[in-house]
Amino acid sequence: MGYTRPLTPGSLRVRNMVSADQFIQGFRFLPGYFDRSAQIDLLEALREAIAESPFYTPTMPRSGKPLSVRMTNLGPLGWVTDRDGGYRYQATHPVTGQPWPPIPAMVLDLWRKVADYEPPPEACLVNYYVPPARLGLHQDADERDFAAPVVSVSLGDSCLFRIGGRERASPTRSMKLSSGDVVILGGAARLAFHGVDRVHPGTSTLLAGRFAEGGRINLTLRRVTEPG
Ligand code: MD3
Ligand code: FE
Repeated sequence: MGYTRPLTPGSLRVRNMVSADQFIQGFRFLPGYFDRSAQIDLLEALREAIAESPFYTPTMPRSGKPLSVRMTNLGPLGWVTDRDGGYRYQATHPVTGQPWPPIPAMVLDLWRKVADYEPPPEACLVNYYVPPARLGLHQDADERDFAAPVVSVSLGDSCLFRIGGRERASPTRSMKLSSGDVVILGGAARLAFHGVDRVHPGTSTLLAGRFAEGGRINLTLRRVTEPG
């Protein structure tokens, strides 16, 4: 059995908004995993990496339409998308041509503690949402290794996150993700459709003065290739 928490009033904010760990097998929610001081340390480590490997605006396959979320990556592989190449993993930043910076020790440490999967993550996708940025309902299916979970960390403004089932048409639930929260998607949840409907501006002071535009940062740690 994974981690569960009781249904508290705070997890029942709106209709259909529940703790999704009651809903999808393999979903674990660790609210407030990082306290404020750990969030600041993590953000400082990210700031150094992002200075080398800046956020860029990814584009959709074929249409070339820009995503509203800006992205960069850390680690040996990074997830990218553009009109001509489509969704893929690659070892270099699409704008600078440089290798992605290493994944910070604190982040590797999180994986060791919560992933229940021995081989280290190969990719840390960093998403940056400045309202009204959002991320449509999608499946993370560009990896070869679905046995490994995806581990996510939220920093800065809170967001309204949505998660459903393995089919696009499956019913969905909504929940709030706040700064310092960790989500682990393993088992059946690994291939669940999910997205970010909106970011709530001004709900955290973490990014203020560190990232000029405020907003929300999300890290997702992924194993891309099958180990061995
Ligand atoms: C992975 N990011 O980068 S993270 C993504 O908040 C992505 O930026 C969102 O979706 C964000 O691909 C959500 C948490 C998450 C939730 C459910 C998942 C990641 C998941 C289900 C399967 C795989
Ligand atoms: Fe995703």
